[in-house]
Amino acid sequence: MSFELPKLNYSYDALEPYIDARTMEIHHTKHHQAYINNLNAAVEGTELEGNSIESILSNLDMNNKAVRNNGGGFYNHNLYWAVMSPNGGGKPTGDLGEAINIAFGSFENFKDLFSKAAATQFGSGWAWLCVDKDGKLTVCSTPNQDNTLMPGVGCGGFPILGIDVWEHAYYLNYQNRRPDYINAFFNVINWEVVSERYIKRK
Ligand code: MN3
Repeated sequence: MSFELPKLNYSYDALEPYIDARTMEIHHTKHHQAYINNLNAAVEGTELEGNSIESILSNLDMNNKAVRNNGGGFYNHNLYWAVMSPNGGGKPTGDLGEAINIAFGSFENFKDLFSKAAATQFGSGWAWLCVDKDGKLTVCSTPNQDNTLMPGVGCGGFPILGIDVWEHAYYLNYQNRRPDYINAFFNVINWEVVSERYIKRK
């Protein structure tokens, strides 16, 4: 059983004007598909074949660059599509809303911290909201296709929200204006999905 490109729950133009249809289509059908093809080739015939992506990444040999880059690329984009929705935006309520207030003081403080982590990630990478091993919320960023499931990346935990800050995620619409893309992302965050991930892991 090889890894497959997930279907999106919305059309490519559904996130406009925040994320444009052309970017979504190329990102999903070309970039994400390429990570999946390369990941399948990298695990085929090895002891990793048949394992879940969570298990592969959590126990990863970080020197295995093919699995690190493409397994990360597969997992990270699955999360990215899932945490966005044309009906997104606003603020989380319930347990997650409360936990954000406790961890960061307020939703606005969290937004500032997350946006800063995303804006200041040098070059390509991701910013994350994670649940750490003690059940606490943390924000951090990682380079390239690394993520917080991988051993020793410097910030750890189960990612419940992630933003792709590779230029391919925003350049057609925003060019060099990464902060504008990050700000726009907040209008499409599917807090229901993020909350479900939080409740599963806290
Ligand atoms: Mn990407």
